[in-house]
Amino acid sequence: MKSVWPSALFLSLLCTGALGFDILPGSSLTHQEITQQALFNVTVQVCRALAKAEGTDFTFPAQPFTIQGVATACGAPRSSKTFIQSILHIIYRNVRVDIRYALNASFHFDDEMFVQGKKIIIEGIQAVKASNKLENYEAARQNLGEILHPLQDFYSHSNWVELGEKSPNSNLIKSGASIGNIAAKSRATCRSCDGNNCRNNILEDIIAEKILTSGYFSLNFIFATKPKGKCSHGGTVDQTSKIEPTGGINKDKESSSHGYLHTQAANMAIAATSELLEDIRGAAGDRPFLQMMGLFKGSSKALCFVIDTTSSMKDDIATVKTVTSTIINRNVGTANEPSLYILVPFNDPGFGPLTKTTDSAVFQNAIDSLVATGGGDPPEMSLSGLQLALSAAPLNSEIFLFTDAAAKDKNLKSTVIALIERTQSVVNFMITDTSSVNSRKRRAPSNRIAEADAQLYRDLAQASGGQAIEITKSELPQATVLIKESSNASLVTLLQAARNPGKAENFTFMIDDSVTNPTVYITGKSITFTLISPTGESQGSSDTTGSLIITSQSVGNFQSLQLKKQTGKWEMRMVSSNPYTVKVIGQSPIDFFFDFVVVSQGPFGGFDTLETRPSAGGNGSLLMSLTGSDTATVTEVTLVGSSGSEVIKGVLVPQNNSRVLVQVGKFPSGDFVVQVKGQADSFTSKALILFQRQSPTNFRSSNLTMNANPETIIVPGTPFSVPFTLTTSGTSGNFTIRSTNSRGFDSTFPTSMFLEPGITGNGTVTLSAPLNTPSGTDVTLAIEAEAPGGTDSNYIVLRFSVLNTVTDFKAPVCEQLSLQTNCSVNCSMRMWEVSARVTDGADGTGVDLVTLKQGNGTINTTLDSGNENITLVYYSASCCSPDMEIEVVDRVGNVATCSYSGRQGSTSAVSEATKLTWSPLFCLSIVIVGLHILTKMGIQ
Ligand SMILES: *[C@@H]1O[C@H](CO)[C@@H](O)[C@H](O)[C@H]1NC(C)=O
Ligand SMILES: *[C@@H]1O[C@H](CO)[C@@H](O)[C@H](O)[C@H]1NC(C)=O
Ligand SMILES: *[C@@H]1O[C@H](CO)[C@@H](O)[C@H](O)[C@H]1NC(C)=O
Ligand SMILES: *[C@@H]1O[C@H](CO)[C@@H](O)[C@H](O)[C@H]1NC(C)=O
Ligand SMILES: *[C@@H]1O[C@H](CO)[C@@H](O)[C@H](O)[C@H]1NC(C)=O
Ligand SMILES: [Ca+2]
Ligand SMILES: [Ca+2]
Ligand SMILES: [Ca+2]
Repeated sequence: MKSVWPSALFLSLLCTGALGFDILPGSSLTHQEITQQALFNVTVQVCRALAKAEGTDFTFPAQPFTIQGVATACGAPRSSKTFIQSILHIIYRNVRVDIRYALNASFHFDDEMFVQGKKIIIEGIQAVKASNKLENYEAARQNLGEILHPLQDFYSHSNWVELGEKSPNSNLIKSGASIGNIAAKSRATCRSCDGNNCRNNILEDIIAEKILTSGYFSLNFIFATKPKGKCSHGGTVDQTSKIEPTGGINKDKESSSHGYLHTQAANMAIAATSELLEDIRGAAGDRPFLQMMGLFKGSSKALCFVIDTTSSMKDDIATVKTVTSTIINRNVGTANEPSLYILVPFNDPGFGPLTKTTDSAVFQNAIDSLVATGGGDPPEMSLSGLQLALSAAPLNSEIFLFTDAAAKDKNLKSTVIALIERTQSVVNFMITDTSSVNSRKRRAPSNRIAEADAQLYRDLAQASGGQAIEITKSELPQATVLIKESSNASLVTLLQAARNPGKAENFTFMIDDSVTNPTVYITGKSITFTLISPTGESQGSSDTTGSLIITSQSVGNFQSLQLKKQTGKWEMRMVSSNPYTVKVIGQSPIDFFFDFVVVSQGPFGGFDTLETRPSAGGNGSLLMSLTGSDTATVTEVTLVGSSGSEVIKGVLVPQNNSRVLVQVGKFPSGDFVVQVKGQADSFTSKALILFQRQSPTNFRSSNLTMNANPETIIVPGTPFSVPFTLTTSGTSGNFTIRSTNSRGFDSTFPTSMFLEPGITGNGTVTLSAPLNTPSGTDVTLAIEAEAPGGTDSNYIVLRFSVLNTVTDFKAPVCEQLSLQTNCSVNCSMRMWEVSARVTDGADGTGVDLVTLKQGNGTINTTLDSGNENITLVYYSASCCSPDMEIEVVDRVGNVATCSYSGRQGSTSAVSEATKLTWSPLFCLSIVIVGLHILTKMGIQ
């Protein structure tokens, strides 16, 4: 919002005082707060409804709602990290509209852009629904955040509130419905008023005739214009408010021109946001809606396999089948049940398809159907498979890649690294029969993976904080212990480091009171070390009698040590000249996450999350949150160079909602990890927990700056342009450009660009989605730029949704066929039943879903044998449950609710649609039912 809501947000987030707005903390509501309140509100409603439907207890979380409180009430206490990440990503997208589209009036309902603003909202709703349908929740959140901004601005920037309206304009989120009479361009709407005292500046005839108008806005000191007689947005930055009629009408904050209506407008924006979310929920269903919100009954983690299916992989595939069924059988219905399963097979020359499912049976079935065949020469398309998995995996996923061969598509290395950095995913490689493993049953040397090829996998593992495990095929079952542990939702990284070449070094890590099952993973050949506990006890790697290591497993180049839990600072003295990696993990509810952000140079300040590497030269910022404890605070953040030598401490600027902005003067010159120290109240005692966590991912900064700000919706069959800019603060020369997308869509792009410091280069990637691409498909596009000589590179990773033009705007319609009820006495002895016909009209997309929302009876739905376009619904219930309600959804997400009742008396046999389904047919059926009631009551 180009307005004060966003400004308030920025102020509260970061630049206190920098913009000169005077905002009383907490007295005005920002886009951020409006969005969060509505998301909490509807999420709680959904969880309550689900609990009721599933017959479980529901306890309302305490007010004001918190992440932990709502997640717990929803039966998903271990999802607090994914819940807040989902909320924040919706909010960041909302806020970004003010940064990226500050001057695009349609996104703010300024300049009377009602038609254009509504179009953005309607298209966005369709994209959110289509994305949810294909379980592409990242894309859904992205589109949702972007359209909540104009929706909320409508209530601040238009005169809806001044017209005396007490509830949201529901037609803003309904295709084809009129949002009211919009003022003609020539119609005067305001009279002048004096800046701070603009109470009655909207003309009386506008109010009396209920005509919609909104304020004009411009930042341009010299050329600001507006049509004659029109209202302005108002405020010091808006230059149109100095033109007759002066003053403004916005309600962005309490000190705005119409600030006296701020609270009313903000509350209406919360209600309108809730209403839009209810519509999305109706189309998605309750469970999928919660998945979009990052709330899961089991673990919030995905189980993600990328598997070589060439002929040499027969044994490995058999092992994977066994491991998968063990994991699934052990975890189904438990706290560790993965929330999502992803499978990508790869071969040569082919790879894919991607299987992405929440159903363990579907996943198991896909794994069981894998057959080892083909592949030709030894190298295979492993990185193509990995790229596809990384594009589909949620943030912070752990991915396992199984292969016995080199990558044939090494050119994708930098793309894979870009995706690893952006998604902060951990990639583990299970490499069987490599030359570095002393195997009794070697394959012919020509089939073995060369050292340089193994190194590529080690590099990728290291970049992601994963392991490259090199073993014989017969050892693979032992190595899968790693997979079994990875699905634990509360897995945290305490330390992670890699040294190549190896060197003697002393590492320290903290085991705090909240950590259980501390475990060390080591990869490398002939690694010797000594562990020293907080009490000074020590145990060496060859010492089998010590008490610090409870169990130790060693397979191939991989060792796993389960440590005794002793809280305090541990030391691990590595003595090795061979390359090695060390990772210490544990289970703890306390974790963190962050995004790299930049302070916006736009007129409204604030910050924007980066889709690129942060800038090497200038200072940078990370916006960080702790999860899993309401009392946890960050005390120190350091960026640690991966060689261990460079350590850069951040300056902490606390924000609202226990977030913290970490400012760094300069990023380390090479790879770095992010280390966080903090404190929290103990869960079990009065003591304070001092904790330390670390990002598994290795990050990098770059002297190249890339920017792209494309639209987010791709229409199949229409070329889609992604213009981007590239600047360098380093050397000049020809920069190599690469572009890949996760769907293999045809694309064109410049393969090189000549750049000089300070001069911005422009390029365009054009993507073409084939005509048959289903709506809701998501596409990840990576554009990369590499400096001459390959010394520096950057990328931008963007996500788009595919949406076919929607022509079906009507919800399906229910028509009662029969109702049998005799519920007047002793309800437990009696039943009632109703049957209805659900159709979506001749030119509708068809009925997709019928869900029972209320009622304890039995529902059956079948397709009419004579006409597939008709869904028949039969419902029968005890008279003790006399009301029922079904929700019916068509294939593009239009939702209607129909309710029937077995009650006797005045309300009996009422079937009613929500406002959404007020179709003529429906009204007719209500009239018929109404007549029927009247007849029964004897009034004719
Ligand atoms: C909360 O959401 C419900 C719909 O789920 C809506 O009716 C209600 O108005 C919302 N509450 C607020 C305060 O907006
Ligand atoms: C590790 O610590 C021990 C004991 O303090 C010391 O002797 C050794 O030199 C240290 N090693 C390194 C590489 O700093
Ligand atoms: C960025 O440029 C500076 C100065 O030219 C150089 O020292 C630094 O290594 C470069 N950083 C990267 C990541 O290339
Ligand atoms: C950059 O590429 C262009 C066209 O390929 C070529 O003419 C030019 O000499 C190159 N410049 C440098 C500095 O390599
Ligand atoms: C790239 O575009 C920007 C803004 O659109 C412009 O200022 C710049 O001159 C362009 N650069 C080139 C090399 O065309
Ligand atoms: Ca092979
Ligand atoms: Ca091959
Ligand atoms: Ca329809």
